[in-house]
Amino acid sequence: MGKLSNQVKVAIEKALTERIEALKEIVAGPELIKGFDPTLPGRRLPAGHLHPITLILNEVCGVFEKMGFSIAQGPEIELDFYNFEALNIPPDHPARDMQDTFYVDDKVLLRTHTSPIQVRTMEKMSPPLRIIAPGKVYRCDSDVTHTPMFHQVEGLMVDKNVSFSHLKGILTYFAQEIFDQDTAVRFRPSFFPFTEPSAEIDIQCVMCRGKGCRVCSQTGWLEVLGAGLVHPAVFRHVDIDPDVYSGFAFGLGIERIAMLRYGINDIRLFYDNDLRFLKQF
Ligand code: 2U9
Repeated sequence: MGKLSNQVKVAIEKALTERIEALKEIVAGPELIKGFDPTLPGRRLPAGHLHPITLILNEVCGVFEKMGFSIAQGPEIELDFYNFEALNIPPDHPARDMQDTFYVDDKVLLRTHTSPIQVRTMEKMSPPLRIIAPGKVYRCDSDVTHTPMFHQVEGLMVDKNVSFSHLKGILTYFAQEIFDQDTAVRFRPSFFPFTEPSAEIDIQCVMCRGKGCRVCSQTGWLEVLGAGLVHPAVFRHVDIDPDVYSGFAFGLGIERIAMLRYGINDIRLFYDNDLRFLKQF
């Protein structure tokens, strides 16, 4: 054993010496890559970062997660039933027009809002429910404030005795988390087929602080959310008894929030993929 271990020791010493000599040659080597300094740190690869829309989407979801909402997901290619019928949107509603909706065939389409996610969730789970549905949606529309694909976050809370005052509290807190803590919020009556009563929610203009400017068309207010109490017809489609349960729902467009937060006046900048624009976030 003694002889063998000695042979091993000699072999290791020999290999080490050879390697050290070889390395010395490389470092001090005559013709080898002049000016190469192996002690310098490596070159960093340019790192990417999250897209501004992803940043705002994550932030918006974070505010609702903090209030106990869970994230729900669903398919972007949807059935007419989940996108329209279950949401009490009648066959002759303008949203169903080929002009506004991308149809795959007469029963299949690209979802025009993330509401079908909430319908699917209510089919699978029973109340109490507190979910948000973030994701891509598609509408045949394109100008400085519309792109054919954009992002929404919708929310739904269903339980016994859920009221409009819960909705007001949650959306006011949301607006003050995303914009300033002292942002004024107002609720105006509105109409959606899937909520009754319905409201549009405005915040005090972030540009002029309510004085009136071009961004808010001199009104001092900016519309940022739609909301309401879930229509009983929607509950009946998913076998929830509207005499036992009530709920609120709301929806917002992420691009709009991002434009207001970053002071951007053309939505298409988000999707031009110009790194000079994207690197600023
Ligand atoms: C279910 C029941 C009701 C979701 C709602 C709105 C009002 C709304 C718009 C905001 C800007 C869409 O991106 S936007 O153009 N959304 O105004 N959305 S209430 O209501 C629901 C959803 C699901 C089952």
